[in-house]
Amino acid sequence: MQNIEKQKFLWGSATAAYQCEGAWDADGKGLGEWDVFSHGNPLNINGATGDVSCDFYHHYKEDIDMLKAGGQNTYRFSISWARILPNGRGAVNQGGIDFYNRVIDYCLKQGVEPNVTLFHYDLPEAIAKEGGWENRAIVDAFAEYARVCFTAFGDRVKLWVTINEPKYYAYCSHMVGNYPPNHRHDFNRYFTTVYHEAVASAKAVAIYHSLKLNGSIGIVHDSSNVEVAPDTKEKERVHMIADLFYNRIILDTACKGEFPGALISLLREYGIDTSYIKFEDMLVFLQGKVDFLGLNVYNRFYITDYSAGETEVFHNNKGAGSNAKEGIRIRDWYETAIDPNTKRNLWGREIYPKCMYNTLMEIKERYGDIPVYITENGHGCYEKPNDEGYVEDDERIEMMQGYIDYMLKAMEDGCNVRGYYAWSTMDLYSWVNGYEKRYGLVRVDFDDHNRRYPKKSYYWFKKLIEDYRKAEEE
Ligand code: BGP
Repeated sequence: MQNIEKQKFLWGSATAAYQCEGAWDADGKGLGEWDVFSHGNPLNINGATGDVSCDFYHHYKEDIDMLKAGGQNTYRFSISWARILPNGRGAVNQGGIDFYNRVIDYCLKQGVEPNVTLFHYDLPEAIAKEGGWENRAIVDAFAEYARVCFTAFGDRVKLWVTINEPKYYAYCSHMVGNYPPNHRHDFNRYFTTVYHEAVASAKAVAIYHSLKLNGSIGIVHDSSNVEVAPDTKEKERVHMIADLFYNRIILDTACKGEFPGALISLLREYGIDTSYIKFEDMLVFLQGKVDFLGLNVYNRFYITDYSAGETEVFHNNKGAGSNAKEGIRIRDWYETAIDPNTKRNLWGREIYPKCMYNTLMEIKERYGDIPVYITENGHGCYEKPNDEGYVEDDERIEMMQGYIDYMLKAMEDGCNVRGYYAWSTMDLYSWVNGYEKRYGLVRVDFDDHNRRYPKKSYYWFKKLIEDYRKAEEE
């Protein structure tokens, strides 16, 4: 493991391959599941694709330059599996290796630490056709892909992430049904997927450690600390189930190397298939403990007793075009509680900065001093530039400042936080939300050659970093 102890705090921003690269069929890249979905699936309700997006593939230097000029010393991005292995396994595409070499080398030239995620939702179509994460065969395919990346880039990349948000990805793919392969309310597929992601991640961690590349490797969890509404009758039970479902399934496995036994009993009682859980995997988990944890912090899970009705998920990819509030009802387990005092974004998700503090304190209490990176935090909104193309995104600044203040407070209270990444470096494709929901510190004019314009938040972030560094030196 790299000596992260000696590192300075990392301040940077993040993107993901499918959301920003474009060049969807360039230089030998294979077809991805999202290419297929975005090109023809009626569930792609906003009709947007990642074919071009903000064209990071050709603008990477400009983006890294801008990031550096903004005082950021780290950049989190992901590798497209299908760019490296067009068929998911087997032949390696040199065009893909060359592209990421260019990006990594340019980061290092600019003094920007690359933080590289192997899988951020974008499955090669060849693997998807075999059943994707539901099919156990993916575990070895992922291990092969991870090894190719470690071998090609591990001499220079010292911060690795196996999988981005295994739980949220599985949730959207099999519970909400808005991400491919678009299954709804399918607990069997949901848990099979999360389980195989956990095994694949642990295998990749063990491979990384065996290669002794002098870096560190973690997993990124969509942080979702569970809070139970005060008038809940069965507080402990509801909390225990939701916490297993949202957090411990990923975190106990990755941080302690233990798959939570309580979850297995719970699933069986509920009639959910557990036949994919193999005894021999318990050793894989033990041998694949992460060096650090990445947390994407957006919201908490605020819940209460189950009231009535069938299992249902509530999701909003239409933004202002819908009043839906994000949440879930799981028959006999629990359901989302609505807190009228907490603000929501236009996509119906709570804006609750204190969850940053709560989640970090919970991690410390459960997993001790494990190093943590806030691998994503940001605010999605509609935006209008002025005549000069400048966006005054005060709402984003206010919201992110709130989360960062709580992160700093958690650090004062002993949490081992090592870095913070704003989501996102520049405007990009927001999955099924399309392009209107913007997150960037830098605006992209998608109608004018993808020109970049730093927003007010870019300068705010720059100043925040400078002030932090000054204080660090004193
Ligand atoms: C995280 C994902 C990112 C990003 C972000 C915002 O869950 O890791 O890929 O998209 O959320 O979500 P969305 O774009 O759906 O608003």
